[in-house]
Amino acid sequence: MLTAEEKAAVTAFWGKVKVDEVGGEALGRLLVVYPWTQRFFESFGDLSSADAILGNPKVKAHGKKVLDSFCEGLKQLDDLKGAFASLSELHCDKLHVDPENFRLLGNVLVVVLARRFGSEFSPELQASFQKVVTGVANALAHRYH
Ligand code: HEG
Repeated sequence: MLTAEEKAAVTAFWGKVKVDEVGGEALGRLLVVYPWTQRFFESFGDLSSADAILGNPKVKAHGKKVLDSFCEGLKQLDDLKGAFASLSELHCDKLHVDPENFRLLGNVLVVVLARRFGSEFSPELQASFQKVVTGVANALAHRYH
């Protein structure tokens, strides 16, 4: 899927990413931009405005959890299906999350990285990173097929 150079570039770049902040921002933006995704997080409290969502501690904490798990996947780029097998089961069988949402979150993550890193997030890096988020989304969707 990714060449050795692409893997090296993604891994080096990922070392600079503040996982705690980026996870919360990505999940928060997902909930703002695609409001139907809020239905999975009704227990999280105040989701009444963009400010409320981005400032919601439960959104931040869950975003961090999601991105930590995404990080684990980066260590297993050659076996994303294996890495996300049990999470695919959880999201499909228990949480009933429509797998399209995994793609949306991946794309929102790319937007967040582009904003934070500006020109450092080069077109080549974006291309490599897009392969990763697509791979993770496909791995999470695997159980649905
Ligand atoms: Mg999911 C729980 C990872 C996208 C909705 N998600 C979790 C958990 C992890 C995770 C690690 C905790 C599992 C556990 O408690 O054992 N999620 C994860 C990844 C991605 C993703 C890696 C995509 C990159 N999740 C995702 C999306 C939605 C969603 C797009 C819905 C729009 N996740 C969801 C819900 C829970 C989890 C509703 C349970 C939350 C809770 O009540 O604690």
